[in-house]
Amino acid sequence: TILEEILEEKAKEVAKLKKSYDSIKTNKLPYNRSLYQTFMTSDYMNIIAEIKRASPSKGMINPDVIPSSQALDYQKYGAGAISVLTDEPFFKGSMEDLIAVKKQVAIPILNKDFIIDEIQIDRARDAGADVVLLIAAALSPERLQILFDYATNKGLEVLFEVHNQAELAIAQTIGASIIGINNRDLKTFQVDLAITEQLAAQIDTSHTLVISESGMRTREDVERVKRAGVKGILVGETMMRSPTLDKTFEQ
Ligand code: IGP
Repeated sequence: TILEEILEEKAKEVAKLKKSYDSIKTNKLPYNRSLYQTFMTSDYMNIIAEIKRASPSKGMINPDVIPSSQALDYQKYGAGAISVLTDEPFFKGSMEDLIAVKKQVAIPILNKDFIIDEIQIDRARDAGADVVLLIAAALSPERLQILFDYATNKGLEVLFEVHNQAELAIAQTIGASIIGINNRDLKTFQVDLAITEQLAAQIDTSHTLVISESGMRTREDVERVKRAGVKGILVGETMMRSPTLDKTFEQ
């Protein structure tokens, strides 16, 4: 599957990173903006707007995007947080994108990548990320717990991504307080908002921040997941393709 392919590439990237990371001088930017607090304390639907140049399912989405100015627009039009895809081979992103975005805006920044190793968490923190993504489908429950604890101990928040019942159970065992329900199956690319409806119904949304991720295009889509009880949505493609971001946010 594509997920397996991505994870194979990640293993190579991590091996390289382990050899060279110490020599990289990164700016230690502050990383204490809380996604949980920001989203849980507001009554309206919050948006995590994503910087996504390309994806394996859609190919090039917005090759000319300048991450820092896109991020500034996201913030201006009301995004509650920004997600930066830093995977290079499949999503055409980079850590430089994240650093540039962090310098430009004051809202929480999510490092969106396929994290399989502690060193990627160190790197995320050094780059100024406030939140890292852990994907339940990518790792064993044991590794997920270890990486979750590692990130949390470093003061980072974790967006724990699930797509089915079994993965939700793992998120709950681990004690994730921010759960992302991915409407897209990372193995087939199939998108179905009913996934959010099914899984959100089983989460105590008064204590857990639930984010619906992927495949949202219209106001109706947002209203649908809102009815399911989620407090936030993560939107990539629709934002990246919008020529009139102010109107897209208004929607
Ligand atoms: C955004 P969309 O359909 O709005 O572009 O989706 C986001 O949910 C998606 O990029 C995503 C993702 C991921 C990407 C969700 N989980 C894991 C890479 C890895």
